[in-house]
Amino acid sequence: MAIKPEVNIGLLADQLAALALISEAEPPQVTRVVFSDADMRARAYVNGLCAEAKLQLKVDAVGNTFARWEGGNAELAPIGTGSHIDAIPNAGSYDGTVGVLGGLEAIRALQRAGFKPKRSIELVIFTAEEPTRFGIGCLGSRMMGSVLSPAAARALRDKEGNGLDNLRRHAGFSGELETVAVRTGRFHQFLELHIEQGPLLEERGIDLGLVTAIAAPASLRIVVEGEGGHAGGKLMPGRKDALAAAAELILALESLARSTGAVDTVGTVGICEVFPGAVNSIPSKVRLETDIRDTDGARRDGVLEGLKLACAEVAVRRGVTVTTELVNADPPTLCDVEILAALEASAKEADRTWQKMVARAYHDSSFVACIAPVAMLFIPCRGGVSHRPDEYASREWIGAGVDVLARTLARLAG
Ligand code: HGY
Ligand code: MN
Ligand code: MN
Repeated sequence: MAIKPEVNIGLLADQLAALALISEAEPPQVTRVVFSDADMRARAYVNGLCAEAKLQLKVDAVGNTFARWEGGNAELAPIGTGSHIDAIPNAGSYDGTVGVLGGLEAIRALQRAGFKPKRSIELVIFTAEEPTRFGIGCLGSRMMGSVLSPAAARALRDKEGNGLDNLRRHAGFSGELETVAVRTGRFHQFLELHIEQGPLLEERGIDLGLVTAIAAPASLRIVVEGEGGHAGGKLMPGRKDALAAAAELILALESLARSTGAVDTVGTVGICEVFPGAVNSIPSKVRLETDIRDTDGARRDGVLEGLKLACAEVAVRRGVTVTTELVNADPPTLCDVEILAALEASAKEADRTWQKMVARAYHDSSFVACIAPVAMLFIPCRGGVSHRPDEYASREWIGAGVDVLARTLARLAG
């Protein structure tokens, strides 16, 4: 018999609003960088809600949090759902949080409906999905999936030079980093609810996106070193201006991403750090952090290689030194057909419109996929806007997503 979960969208909307106020920035901006005071307060808030729902809480050595609803057969691997609550600076209220608080409300709705799961259902709050502090995204889920080794994690530093190991211990997460990796089969299946972070669903008036693949993210760090000097005294001939050289590389990335012939290829330079950064001083050193993605791994790698060639060419022509470091280059993720079939059945049962689509942002599901079958469920977000304070998802959209998430969790855990 189909479960008819009653989603309490008023309660969920209030909790999303309360979480959004836990920020290092003035509302409506949300800034919640991993291990910051706001992150710790947000974790405490969400953990409190999980405890109220009588979920058993466990936290690993890097802060990944597991809130478990015990199923009838403890022998069976659990069904996982969840996302992240950390946020980049000047972000919005829904990226990640819809999957965490929405996942919690899906569990509460099933509890209220008297559903008894055979497989336990675990809500997971992943540490540091955003790359803000350590330069690499999905830190917690990468470590769970053994994509980031404990040694590589220990080598991570933030801008102030603080090491991950010290910061996580200072935040109260103890235990060895070697214990974060989980074996294949730790979850039977994993399903993440998330805003689309793109315009498609809203434009087409479709309630839900069933994600079939998650784009392949890569990040290349580029450091350009030239010669500094007085902006007035040093004449143009013979200058080795690091920022002028970097500017050529920024444009090279844009041109490479535009010319693959595929709309799925994207290239961005989100960080450009200039030294010494004085208006009357010729830049001697520039750090660029680049973000290159595509649903096709080989096409993405073609852009990466093209950018490295551009670095070598600019270095010779301008007489500067250009060094590159590959921060990450992950494969695209294929979502599980069985979970997608369960999502489809649930959407039909709930009388919701849906379409299959790819995820252009990356997500923790990309790395949970290393240890379990995954899929994602998207809801629309207004204008496709995300990573901005005006990011918005309506109660109707969120309610539909949580309703179908709950029904699907019941199917998978049934
Ligand atoms: O950048 C991303 O795709 C994700 O929002 N961290
Ligand atoms: Mn994000
Ligand atoms: Mn996200």
